[in-house]
Amino acid sequence: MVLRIDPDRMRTDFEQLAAMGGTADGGIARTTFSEAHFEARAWFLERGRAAGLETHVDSAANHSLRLPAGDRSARTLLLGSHLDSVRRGGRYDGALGVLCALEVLRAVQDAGLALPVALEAIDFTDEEGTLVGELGSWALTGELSAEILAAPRGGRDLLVSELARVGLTEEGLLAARRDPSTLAGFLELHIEQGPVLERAGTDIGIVTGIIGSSSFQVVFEGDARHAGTTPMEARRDAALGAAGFVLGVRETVTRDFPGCVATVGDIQIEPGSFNVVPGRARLRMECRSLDPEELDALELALAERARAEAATYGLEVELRRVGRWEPAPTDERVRAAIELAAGALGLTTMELPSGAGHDAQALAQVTPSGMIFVPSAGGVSHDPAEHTAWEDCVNGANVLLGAAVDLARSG
Ligand code: HGY
Ligand code: MN
Ligand code: MN
Repeated sequence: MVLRIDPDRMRTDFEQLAAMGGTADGGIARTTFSEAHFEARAWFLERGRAAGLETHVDSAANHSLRLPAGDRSARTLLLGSHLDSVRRGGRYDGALGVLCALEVLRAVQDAGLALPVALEAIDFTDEEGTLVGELGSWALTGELSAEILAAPRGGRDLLVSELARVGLTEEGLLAARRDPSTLAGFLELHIEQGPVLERAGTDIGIVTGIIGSSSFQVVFEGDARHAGTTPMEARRDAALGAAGFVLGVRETVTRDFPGCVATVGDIQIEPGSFNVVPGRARLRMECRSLDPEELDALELALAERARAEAATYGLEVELRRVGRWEPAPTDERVRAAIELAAGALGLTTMELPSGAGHDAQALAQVTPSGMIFVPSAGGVSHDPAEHTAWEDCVNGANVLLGAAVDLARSG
């Protein structure tokens, strides 16, 4: 008999969770340590307690529910994702994975299964990078360092003030490391956030590897001057360097790094007036590759392009890397468990890489890890229009359940 989750119970929880930080356009605004984020995390612990599960919050504010094994010294199989969202996100990114993990623990408990490992549903802190990016999973795996905290993607000042505001410390973040020998593995269910599964008409994605990415702050420096009295040929206009770089990023990647992606997601022009030639342009750029050496080469090529654009317009330019998330292959045994679980449910599967970053790429550095994808309607994500059919959500949860029990039993 194939074990299954309780879809109605999970649906009730899904709708309740989607109301926390829910926006009028059906999206989610639940950035790290926002009021809605705290509300959602407290709700998660309360749902666990209501199910008789143990709760735990570590010194990186990772929130966990635990179903212990008979042997208290048994290793732990981690299941989970993240409850934080991007500024204008969707209802499924991260949240579905945390909910399905909770539902798996409840289904195993309801079935009275005695497993040789503990199961832990975990909500990692700051996956989306309001402050750092994969902060909680990096902390748990020990990949977080003082160097990363010194120049985080969200800015050093914001990190310091937010940690103080919520009662966390850098020491605590660095002390949240868990001994990998206590872990039996990690499984993350997540929406694909791209169009591949939907286009293929496939139920379940078995993730082969998770893309690596690097984030940069890029600052072009020119001269702020009167926009009326400064001749065009006498200008050091920082906005021109920025504009050239945005187009140069696209040209460099499409011409020289097919299969990679790069994005300039934000440009701040200073002083930002009609009648002043821009003296400074601050850009936030990220680039991604499935291969670490290719990511190195991509970083260098884009830095070179920034310097070329600066030279063209007589500007200075500074690039500062504020984050690097290493590409990570998933574990073969975990992929096999996902395949087996999906097959037992009569679901179709395909292997694919993840173009999005995930906590699983941090966990993969220290313990056998894998990811289960479910289709995203139209491939849309990081937007209120993000949607996954409920049937696909239930399929994903049942595959997570089957794979988790298989991995738990096989030790
Ligand atoms: O940026 C990403 O790929 C992920 O959604 N944090
Ligand atoms: Mn995301
Ligand atoms: Mn996510």
